[in-house]
Amino acid sequence: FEIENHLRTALQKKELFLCYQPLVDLKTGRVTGNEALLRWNHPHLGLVAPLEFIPLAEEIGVIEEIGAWVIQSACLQTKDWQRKGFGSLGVSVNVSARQFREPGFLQVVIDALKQASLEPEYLTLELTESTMLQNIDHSILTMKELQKLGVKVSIDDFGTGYSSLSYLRSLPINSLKIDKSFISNLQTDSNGFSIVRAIISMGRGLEVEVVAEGVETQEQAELLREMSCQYAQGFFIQKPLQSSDYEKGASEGQ
Ligand code: G
Ligand code: G
Ligand code: MN
Ligand code: NA
Repeated sequence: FEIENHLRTALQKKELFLCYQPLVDLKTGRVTGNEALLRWNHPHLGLVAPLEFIPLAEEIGVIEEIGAWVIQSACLQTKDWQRKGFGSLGVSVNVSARQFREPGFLQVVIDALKQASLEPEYLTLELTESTMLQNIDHSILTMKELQKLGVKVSIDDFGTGYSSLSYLRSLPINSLKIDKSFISNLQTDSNGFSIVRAIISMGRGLEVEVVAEGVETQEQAELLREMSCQYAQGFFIQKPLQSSDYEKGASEGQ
């Protein structure tokens, strides 16, 4: 129970923070936005990975509060960077299934945008296929409401879930992120290559933007660019950084 109790108070104790990882346009090399990635600095355990504590946060019912804080912080940070002249950066925020289904979810998004004075088009919410399919009718309604607000919706970890192509056509999405497992298999066999190429061409057909995640080598980045994949994210481009380090890196790069 120790970790549970710590998690309940982690927000108040300011133990949670966000890292940011850039998304670049493969054609121009420009950073177009960042993915916000949650981290927990536990007083005894040190850094705890989100894969370990987010399921727990869902279970003990603190994900709504934490999730709202993540959206709010990401919007505030992004507006701050825009004001500092880092460009018209967007931000992508991961949303867990329970957070997405919560009745107050839309209001959380509206409040965060308003509080940060961030234009909605700069916010993208990342949902996994399994989150979307848990209650498909409700998901589609909520996604349409988000898009009415001007917020963008992305499918995260694309290819690892079960969305059939017919579902995909009916889902109101703006982008999809090819799961990193496909990117790491890009050069290992011809199937890996064919799968990525098929996802990219499907994205084009559906008129959704395609992001390759987990790009770890220059070869992968070049292959993706040759395949006309628009956007990429990964350690080859930049690892996730805390805000202060992010700003240092950005000003050195200018
Ligand atoms: O950053 P890292 O690779 O450790 O993230 C592991 C997982 O945690 C990924 O699936 C990512 O989507 C998820 N994750 C990171 N930050 C958040 C967050 O703020 N909210 C939710 N729900 N998931 C997150
Ligand atoms: O599930 P989601 O796509 O949100 O997870 C993103 C996670 O992937 C982040 O937590 C980040 O730490 C991790 N990540 C980012 N770039 C790379 C990469 O190039 N390789 C690997 N293996 N993981 C990455
Ligand atoms: Mn993600
Ligand atoms: Na992902």
